[in-house]
Amino acid sequence: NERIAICPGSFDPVTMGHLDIIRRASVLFDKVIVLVVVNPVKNTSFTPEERVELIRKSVEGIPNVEVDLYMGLLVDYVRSKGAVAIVKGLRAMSDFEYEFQMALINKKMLPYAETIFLTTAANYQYLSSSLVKNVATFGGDISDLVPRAIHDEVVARLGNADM
Ligand code: COD
Repeated sequence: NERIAICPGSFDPVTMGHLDIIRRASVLFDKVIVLVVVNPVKNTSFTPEERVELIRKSVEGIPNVEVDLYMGLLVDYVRSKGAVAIVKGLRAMSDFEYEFQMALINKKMLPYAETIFLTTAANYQYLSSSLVKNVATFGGDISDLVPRAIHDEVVARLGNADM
């Protein structure tokens, strides 16, 4: 019986922090599905399809990782895939309250699925998609912040904003 984990997020765009969590989850589970969760009220820089493509390029070479797109309740997706866990990264205390609340509500809705938190890699502790967008928009160097496979594409998309 295949043990499947879901790594959900906005991934606008995927960062080295995300990729680190995805890689580590792929060691722990038979299969990992990286799930771009579409939030229709949230403003994003990349379309859902673009975010999926950027993740696909970033996880190329990790054989047990798939990428999917979803709008709706995360637990409904988890159930539909027969997944046993939701894997999330935890950076700072500031992540904790929101993540704790989500883990509890998800546990209430789907008791058998566990939310598992992996602590961030020390060098990615301050890394977020919005940091990447800020740095790239002003022409800063993001080569340590996003996967190599998508660097040029992200720079091209964000790096020539007319200010
Ligand atoms: N190091 C480690 N982990 C990191 C890093 C980093 N540098 N950066 C981000 N992460 C982790 C985040 O903690 C998160 O776990 C994951 O990577 C994704 O991050 P983001 O920023 O792309 O995604 P979020 O936080 O915007 O995504 C939130 C979800 C889409 C997962 C959430 O809103 C959700 O589950 N929505 C679905 C609706 C639902 O079911 N809601 C719950 C019931 S109300």
